[in-house]
Amino acid sequence: MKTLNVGMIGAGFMGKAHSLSFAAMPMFFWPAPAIPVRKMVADVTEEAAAEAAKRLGFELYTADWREVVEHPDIDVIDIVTPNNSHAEIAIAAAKAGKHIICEKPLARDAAEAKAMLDAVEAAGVKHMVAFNYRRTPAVALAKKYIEEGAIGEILNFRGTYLQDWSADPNSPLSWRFQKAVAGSGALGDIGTHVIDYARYLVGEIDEVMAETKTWIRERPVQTSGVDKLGTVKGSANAEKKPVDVDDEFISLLRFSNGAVGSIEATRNGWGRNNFLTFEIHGTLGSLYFNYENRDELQVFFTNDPADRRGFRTIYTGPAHPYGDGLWPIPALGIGYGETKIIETYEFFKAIAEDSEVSPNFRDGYRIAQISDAILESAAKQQWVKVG
Ligand code: SOE
Repeated sequence: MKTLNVGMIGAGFMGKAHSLSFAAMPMFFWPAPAIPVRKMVADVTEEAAAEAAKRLGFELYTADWREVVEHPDIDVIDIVTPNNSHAEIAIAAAKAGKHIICEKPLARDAAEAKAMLDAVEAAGVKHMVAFNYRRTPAVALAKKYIEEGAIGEILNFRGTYLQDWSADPNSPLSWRFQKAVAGSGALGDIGTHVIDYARYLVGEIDEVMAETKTWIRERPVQTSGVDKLGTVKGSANAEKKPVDVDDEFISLLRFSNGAVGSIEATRNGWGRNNFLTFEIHGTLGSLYFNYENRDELQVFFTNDPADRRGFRTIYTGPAHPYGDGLWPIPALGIGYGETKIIETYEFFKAIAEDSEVSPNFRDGYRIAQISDAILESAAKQQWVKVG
């Protein structure tokens, strides 16, 4: 069986999720399209990299990401670093002929994303952006219903992504609150997952009309290098620096196929943890999904008899997308890890079979264009055409 050596750059929360998926993918999807081998990991210092190699099961380690990209034995580069380094690493990896999986958002803005897309297309390598939530079986099932025409013509998409880890003004100023590193705030970090849902399920987005807000305008400077996503509080007396990205955005959408929609995202919504939802209305029915109940898809069909109509809940299991690779009984439960395992399966399949995979850098570029349009629309207070 084919093996592919992975070089992973970065070793934080996403490094953990991706490493788990490299180890576990063949256990779930057997025969595996190709076996991922955790070959080399890079982190910011030798010490951190050595520790990451032990913790995450990599054979080799380095403090210099270029060593990973240039290593002749590496087939796949996995980018799990903050957003400001995605472009430089991806472009170097493409030039070295490596296949690339990159965490979302692909880049800080559309110009950067375009340079990355051009590089991978020129190199002829496989490329993927890690919008893992579309791999949730219930979401793939929603896609199947839509493709089969079960809810008719789509009229409306309503998507939200609500979290609360940044609602405390004392949660530190990590890179996620700095435009120079992140590109944008809630928009790039979590809003792009909903944009991915909207495009995956409904179609292309042509125009947006948005509002953005930065509620907490300064935060305590982060003292540790590690991003704890709000779980470590800065002291109220610590030195504070400005936040220059959005805490929240709301956008109306116009799709190419005539559907309309809305997306909102915030990391300051107390009580909401990973409240990633969509509701889709069609001419023949509706679909509703909330990642906090990720095994369930709620469906409503107008062709049910009038006295039986109502939303019903489908618990995903072996009969549903990716079901034969997962667990044998519906509602045993899938989690974040499984979405990443499926993502790795799709990427390694595309490499092994030399086929297209989605969402790829072209999707990542379009999502960056939509994100840029949302920021422009909020600044100009008017509808903006994407691209
Ligand atoms: C923080 O908001 C974060 O870790 C995002 O960056 C991820 O994409 C999301 O899946 C979970 O929350």
